[in-house]
Amino acid sequence: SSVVISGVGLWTPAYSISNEELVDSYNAWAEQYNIEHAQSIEKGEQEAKPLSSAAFIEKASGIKSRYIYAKEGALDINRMRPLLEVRNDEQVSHQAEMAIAAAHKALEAANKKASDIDMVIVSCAYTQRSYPAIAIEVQAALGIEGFGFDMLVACSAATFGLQRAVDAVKAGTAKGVLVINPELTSPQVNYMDRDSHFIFGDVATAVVVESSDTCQSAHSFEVLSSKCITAYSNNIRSNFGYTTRATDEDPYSADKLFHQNGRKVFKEVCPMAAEHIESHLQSQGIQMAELKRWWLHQANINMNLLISKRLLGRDATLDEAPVVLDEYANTASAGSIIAFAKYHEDLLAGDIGVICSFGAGYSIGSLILRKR
Ligand code: CO8
Repeated sequence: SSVVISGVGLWTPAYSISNEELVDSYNAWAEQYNIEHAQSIEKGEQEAKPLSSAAFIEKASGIKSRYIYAKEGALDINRMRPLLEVRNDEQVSHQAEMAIAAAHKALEAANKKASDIDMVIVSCAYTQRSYPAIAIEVQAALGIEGFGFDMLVACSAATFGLQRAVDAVKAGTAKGVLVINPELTSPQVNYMDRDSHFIFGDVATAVVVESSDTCQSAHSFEVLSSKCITAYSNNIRSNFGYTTRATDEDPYSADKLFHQNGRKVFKEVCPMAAEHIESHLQSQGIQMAELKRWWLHQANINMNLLISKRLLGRDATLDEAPVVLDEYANTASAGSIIAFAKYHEDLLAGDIGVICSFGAGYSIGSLILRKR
């Protein structure tokens, strides 16, 4: 028997923000800021806030729009962050709600019930609290017996979580695993930063991993191999954390939100990801030309084109390397799983594809899949 991915679920928030809406809001905020700080800008004590542009965003990133869990507040120039309703301890938490919705869809796709699952991994870029784990809240809501835990690996949380799931099924630790990625990124986006205000969107994805012996799915994929690697870098960072209270720092300062050196990330991560995919395939004796589909991390269209060009010697077609970031933007770890969720049913038995994530850490994770 082998370990298979037997179902995938995609939950998309009800609200979206187009580049134009986002830029209108940011520019109105920047103009107001510049008027309010005109004197100190004039004296050279601080710089004027530069304006953003929808055309720049689409050209530099490929992003046209992004989904958001709670739209209210994010575009309000007197707030510039989403407004989340406060929930008490008896109510389902925001992130668990997203996770549960995606999990239901993955279970349905895999043709599984809660009793078929005995391990729940919630793996994403942030969890809204440290304990009790979001995974345990989700486990209880779905009526799953067994165990669950949360994992944080930024953009590679999904692939790293899937590797844990595959290993657990292989080892007999679990019979069925739900790996869920509730990416609630919007509370960490700095909507007052022109360089990064456009990058992220909210979404939740979920995947069922089990043994081929129990699989009853119409579309399942054997996991031939998985490979994860990390290399420390400060080029993508958020200093937000529970120790902020004790250091007396401003919990809302820009360094407590997502920030990056985007150019450096681009230059350093593209060759790392290309080399990672190449060596992973080589280790399994698979030729590049055999790859039918690349479900790549969705951070930036130019990054994906560069990576595939390095490996293929030409641009990958949309059929080979589907793009979802025009609609979803960067959704941290969920991007490659959204691409997988939307573009896998057309593959034929024996077709090979690779899921690959790359991002903060740095972290890179890949799984080589073969359609059954
Ligand atoms: N509008 C107009 N002009 C702009 C804007 C804007 N919005 N933003 C920047 N500019 C300007 C710049 O200031 C610059 O001006 P100048 O030349 O005068 O300095 C000029 O446009 C060109 O800027 P860049 O060189 O920065 O433009 P790039 O073509 O490099 O594009 C990108 C910028 C899109 C950021 C690009 O570098 C990129 O995508 N890099 C890769 C980054 C990446 O993939 N990061 C991954 C982060 S995600 C991750 O790891 C997960 C983290 C956890 C989730 C966090 C959730 C909140």
